Amino acid sequence: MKMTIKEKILSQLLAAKGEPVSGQKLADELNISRTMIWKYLKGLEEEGYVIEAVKKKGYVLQSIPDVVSKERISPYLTTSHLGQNIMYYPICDSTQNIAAEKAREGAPHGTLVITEEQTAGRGRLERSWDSTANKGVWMSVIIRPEISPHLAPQFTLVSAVAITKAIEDITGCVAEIKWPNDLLMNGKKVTGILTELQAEMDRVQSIIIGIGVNVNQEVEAFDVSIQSLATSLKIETGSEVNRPELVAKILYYLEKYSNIYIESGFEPIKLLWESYSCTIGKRIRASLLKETLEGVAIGITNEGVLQLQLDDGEIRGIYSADIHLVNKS
Ligand code: BT5
Repeated sequence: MKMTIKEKILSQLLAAKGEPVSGQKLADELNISRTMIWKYLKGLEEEGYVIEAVKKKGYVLQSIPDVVSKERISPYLTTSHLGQNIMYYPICDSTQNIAAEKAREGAPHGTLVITEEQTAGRGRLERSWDSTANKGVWMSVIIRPEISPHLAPQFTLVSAVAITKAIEDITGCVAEIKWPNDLLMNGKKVTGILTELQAEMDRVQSIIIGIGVNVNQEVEAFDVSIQSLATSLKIETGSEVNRPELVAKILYYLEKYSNIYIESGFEPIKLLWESYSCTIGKRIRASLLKETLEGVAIGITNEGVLQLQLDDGEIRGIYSADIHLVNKS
């Protein structure tokens, strides 16, 4: 990714690890005046970076803001496409809405829309998504795979595996995947995924993968209605998580597993998915739009369809539902 002058100055300050960086040296290296360097530093201060000017020595970066801006995510990125174009909003209604609009306007494959706070974050079926300011990862990724629209829903499962891997790398803790779009820790929801499609009859134009990860919230930060259902990485691990690093890791695994899915089909992803699943082999109740079914979840197909064995032995394929684990008395 091509770095802007602001990013170059920031990366030099970060690399100095608390030692002063000479203004003259920065000006010479970037081939701009010292006044311009000073203006860029003022800009960084407005974004929340604390920079101290040490007489005759230079500038010292004292602290960095806890934000998920392009400048903070880019140094951690290891992808070829995902996150190479970042659109950052301190606040917005929903990153899904912005991403949908940007996708229609032609935003490139891999574009990341990310925010600190959503005023109308949403889940499936227009349910609301609690998006506390500065504590979570609220992001949407626009991808443009050359596949038929019927293969798009599996990206929810591909994303679930990618996020689980990223969380495991960053925190050392393993989340469980609850079909189709939840990640749980200790039985509580830590992540939700919302996959939306823009397509023609036989061709995907874009898939928008919406990802909400509860990262640094305390229990009280959640709306009372979900306090007993939701959890965050901080609640589960006891430590603050570096959100920009987590975002970059999610993008890394999302790119990796999407490529595997597009090249080799769902089979290799399915194995990983099953290893993280808390659904398979369990008795569940599945609430579909028009009926509720109960039985044992015996697996998922290569199309990502959940196979539910009812008590009379019949096996039903479930394409979309809310499921609850049940204890048969
Ligand atoms: C989901 O829906 O789980 C998908 C959530 C996707 C959110 C991301 S954030 C970035 C992007 N922009 C958006 O506007 N959305 C995406 P669903 O399976 O329908 O679950 C919704 C239910 O989860 C709600 O009805 C609540 O019960 C619960 N819930 C709401 N907020 C939560 C939170 N922060 N943590 C855990 N559970 C929550």
